[in-house]
Amino acid sequence: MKKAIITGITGQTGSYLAKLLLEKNYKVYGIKRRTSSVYNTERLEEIINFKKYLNKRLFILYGDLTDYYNLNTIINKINPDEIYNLGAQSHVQISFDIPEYTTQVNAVGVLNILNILKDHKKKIKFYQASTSEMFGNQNKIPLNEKSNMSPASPYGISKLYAYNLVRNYRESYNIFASNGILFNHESPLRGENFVTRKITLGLAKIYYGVENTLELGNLNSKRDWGHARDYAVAIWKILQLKKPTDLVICSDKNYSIRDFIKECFKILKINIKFIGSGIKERVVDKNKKTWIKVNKKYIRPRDIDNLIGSSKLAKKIMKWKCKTSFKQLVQEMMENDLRKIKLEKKLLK
Ligand code: NAP
Ligand code: F7E
Repeated sequence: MKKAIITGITGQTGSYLAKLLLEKNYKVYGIKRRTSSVYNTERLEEIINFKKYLNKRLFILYGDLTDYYNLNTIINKINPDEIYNLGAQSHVQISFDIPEYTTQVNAVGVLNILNILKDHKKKIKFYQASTSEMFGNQNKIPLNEKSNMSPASPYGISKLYAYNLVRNYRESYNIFASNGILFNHESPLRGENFVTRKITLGLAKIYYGVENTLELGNLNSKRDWGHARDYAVAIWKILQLKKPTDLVICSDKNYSIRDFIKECFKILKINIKFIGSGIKERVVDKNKKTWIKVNKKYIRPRDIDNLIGSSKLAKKIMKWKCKTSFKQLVQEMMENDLRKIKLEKKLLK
């Protein structure tokens, strides 16, 4: 039975990956960081039969990417076949507020693991959660494994350091270490302050009269959005390749935040109009009710305008493709949040 360590198991993609590995009969060791609330495995509990697996094939261990001693102890004790490093301070805008912390976790954290692997007796396969944010604003699109990288945030910069480190340690020490360069992936388990989930949850709350308006930032930027469930499959496949490598994982299509909003309103069956421009822009319905307004608080010091990738190489070498369409993704997220808010409202009555 294969053993895998997942850092970031309590996050969105870590939860989908844990589910996949359990289904593939792995023993899964998830690293959970210490927080003031003991309980933060809600995402895992939502998608797997947590009690059935816990302490049988799923083990949750306290740890932190900034703590070399802790990582060294865990890796040596478990002696896993594979390590999936999904742990990160993953919010781009927040990385402008906490750049040093973001660097410690996302960059130095990876250095910690690679140094442990360099000295480890067994050849452990290592996956690094790299990102399309490393590209920054590029004119030549779609972006692929050969595109230039010029990140536009402390988050992107920290991830580019880790990406280069993975390549350097692979070449210098013959470590099986791969980068998955993943474009945006979303799901009903997405963190509530990322734009897609913020929109679906916010609109569900307004729909059921729990809140009045939703405030957003830049509505014009475009992202290449896929489903985290599909991307967890790609992550696993990357470590099953014969040789370590770096691969772009994306949907090959992109849409603006405005497109995402329009798709949500189609599901709600509400006709809307975008009125005004810049920070005065609003989304109103036929009764002139404002559903969404722009607040400059959510506009970043620098943003990436247009991200679109090419998954040609992933399709060719691992027969992977993004199965869930943009429309299906929005529908699953919107319907999930409508159900959630409806239920919460019922319980409060
Ligand atoms: P997420 O939901 O924010 O999850 C991040 C995970 O990292 C959480 O489990 C979090 O724990 C953990 N973590 C944070 N700081 C840590 C630390 N110091 N030590 C150990 N663990 C720590 O992110 P995600 O969307 O699942 O993304 C997974 C990974 O892929 C991240 O590395 C992200 O940067 C990268 N990525 C994401 C996307 C995307 O669109 N989702 C695209 C490309 C790359 P808590 O639960 O305690 O917060
Ligand atoms: O922003 C705009 C914002 O925070 C997307 C992370 O998983 O994917 C994610 O990073 C766009 C940006 O994701 C709001 O300005 C407008 O242009 O959902 P996001 P992100 O920054 O693309 C990459 C690939 C990662 O690696 C990251 O870990 O939406 N936007 N209004 C807003 N964004 C947020 N968060 N909140 C708003 O109110």
